[in-house]
Amino acid sequence: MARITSLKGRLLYNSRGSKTIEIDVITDTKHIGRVCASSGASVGKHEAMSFPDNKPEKSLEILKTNEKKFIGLDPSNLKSIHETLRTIDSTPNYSKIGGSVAFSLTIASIDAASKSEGIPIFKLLTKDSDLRFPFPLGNILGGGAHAGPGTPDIQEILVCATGSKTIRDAIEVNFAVHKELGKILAKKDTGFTNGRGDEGGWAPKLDNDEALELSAKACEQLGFTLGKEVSLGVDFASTTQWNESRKKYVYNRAGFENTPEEQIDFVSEIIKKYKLAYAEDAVHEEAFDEMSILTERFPKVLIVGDDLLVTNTEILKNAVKKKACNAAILKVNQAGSLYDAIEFAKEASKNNIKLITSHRSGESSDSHISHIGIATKSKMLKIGVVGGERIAKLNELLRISEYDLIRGMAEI
Ligand code: 2PG
Ligand code: MG
Repeated sequence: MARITSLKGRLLYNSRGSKTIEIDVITDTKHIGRVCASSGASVGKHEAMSFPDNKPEKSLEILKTNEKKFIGLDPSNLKSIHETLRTIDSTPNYSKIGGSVAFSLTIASIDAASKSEGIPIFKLLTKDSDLRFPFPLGNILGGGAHAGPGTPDIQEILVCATGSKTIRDAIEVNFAVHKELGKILAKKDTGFTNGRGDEGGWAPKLDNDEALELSAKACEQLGFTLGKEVSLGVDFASTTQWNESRKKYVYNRAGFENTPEEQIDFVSEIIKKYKLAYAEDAVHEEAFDEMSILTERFPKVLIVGDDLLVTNTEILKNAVKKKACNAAILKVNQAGSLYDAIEFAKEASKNNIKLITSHRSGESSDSHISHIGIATKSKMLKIGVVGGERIAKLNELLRISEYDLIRGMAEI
């Protein structure tokens, strides 16, 4: 069994060019586990705080001061790494050391253990041998907090090859739809410059309806039937539109407002019209009751909590009590450590809440979440379609397929 001999933190940059940190976990077997932290643009109120006072440098300083506490630990023992971290920062949201340290250090430890033991990360994270590939879910058209003025208010229109039988086919279908949509957009708007949002989805000057309409057209033009071979999903990221003082969803770009009741109708119409398989954060992050209405109304659609749950086990328990969702986003850096995120996954599975492991809009070129998605038995893996930092995760799925340890695609 390997032992940690040192840690090294450094200041780097994410896919948005914003400062972030990377941590190396070095073992006595001379292996390095390495993870660079990601970060969100639409951030939930109760997420782990990325850095104390927004200063990555401060996180690195605290890590350096406390490095000795981790020396001698077994990097595969996630619990002991997590508990040691908790002796340094016991705040619920890692506000002292920064959630990015919790994220990078715990995943880098498992990365180091995987390299020293010669066992893939997904196998180290679960004893379950009945593993499947989650369906890649990718952003084909971006708006909201991920793209500039003129784009839709809706943050993400997503594609998922729900009829694919292999991981390679599922990835290729997503590429095809993204590409076809690009052609449609270029035809529709001669001023379209192939501009893309933070996650690689096209960022055209369109309103919500047109964006959805053209996304559906891209699937249909390729011969796919929506809801069969291919399905669309939407991350409404509704907290971005929610105006707390006016108690309304304000769609600035499209120029309308929804009361909470109107928002439910607005979302319901979209789900029905485009046969969505997936609807994320259809209402704002504290609207558990409205989420329950949608969950009851659409039992066959993944009604997904992201900002609603922020990968927090206690919030999930409350959501389960209220039947506020049937699916949950798992973002390790919302929770903080990988240990926290795995606890969340266990609670979700226990309550039949389907998991979707997800990237952040500001990413690194790491690919550990592809393993985390498999190990947590996620139904989908929200990792984008194009862009180097997105492709890194998709390519890792293809490498994993060479092990012959995964039995086909997940059952959604
Ligand atoms: C989301 C994510 C990822 P961000 O809202 O689901 O798509 O975006 O990382 O900006 O929170
Ligand atoms: Mg989201």
